Amino acid sequence: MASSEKCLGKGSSPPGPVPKGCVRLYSMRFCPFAHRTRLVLHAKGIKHDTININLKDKPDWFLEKNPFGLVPVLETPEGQVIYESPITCDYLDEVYAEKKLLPADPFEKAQQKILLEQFSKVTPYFYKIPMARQNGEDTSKLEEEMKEKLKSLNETLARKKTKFFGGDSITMIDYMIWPWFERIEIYGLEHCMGGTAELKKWKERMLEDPAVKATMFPSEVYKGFYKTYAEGKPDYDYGL
Ligand code: GSH
Repeated sequence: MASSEKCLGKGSSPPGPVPKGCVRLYSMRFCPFAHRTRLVLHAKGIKHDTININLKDKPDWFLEKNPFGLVPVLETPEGQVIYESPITCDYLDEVYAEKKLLPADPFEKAQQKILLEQFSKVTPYFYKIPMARQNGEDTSKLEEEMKEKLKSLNETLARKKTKFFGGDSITMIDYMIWPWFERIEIYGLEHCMGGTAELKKWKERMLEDPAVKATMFPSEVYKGFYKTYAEGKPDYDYGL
């Protein structure tokens, strides 16, 4: 088995071929983008192995697979390589027909893509605010902006009157946005969810999902990792 919990860095031997009947995920344990792919792999029960990458000291063989140098990356037994988190998730949903996560209806599918675009305007705040805080800067304007964006996401959900963003059961869009909500307390940004009652209820429902439960880390582990990250020396193996 090629799975590596401990991350592989420069100078490590390239992993062997992906076993038949399996797909491989190149990941970093705490990466929210790779978390999207991990959620989809678990939700759909896809047999996979995982290779974690040292993102501060990437192996050359990893850069050959994804010239962007980013995780997540998927690899098939045929050596096909797929990267960029939403693309990896759509690929898995298309190839593995069991428990479809994207709606078949083109309009509904388009709605999910639009929501993902809306959410992609929120993710930068998860990095900008903690960084500005660390630099001793005033973050009140950034926090106000983030609150407005989360309120607008809350209104979208309220208008839908459904339990999740794609209906009354979890679909792809919920998994696409979940990883940042799982980390919101760790980033010290929970107060930015003030006035978002529907979003808070959604978060509680998400916490009951088996794929969410299977892929999350205890908060002490997140805290420990982000401390090393903030110090500029991320310990990707933290807690192992
Ligand atoms: N647009 C990419 C996606 O959606 O997959 C973003 C992925 C990403 O930023 N991953 C981070 C990474 O690989 C880890 S959370 N960083 C390595 C680097 O920036 O060199």
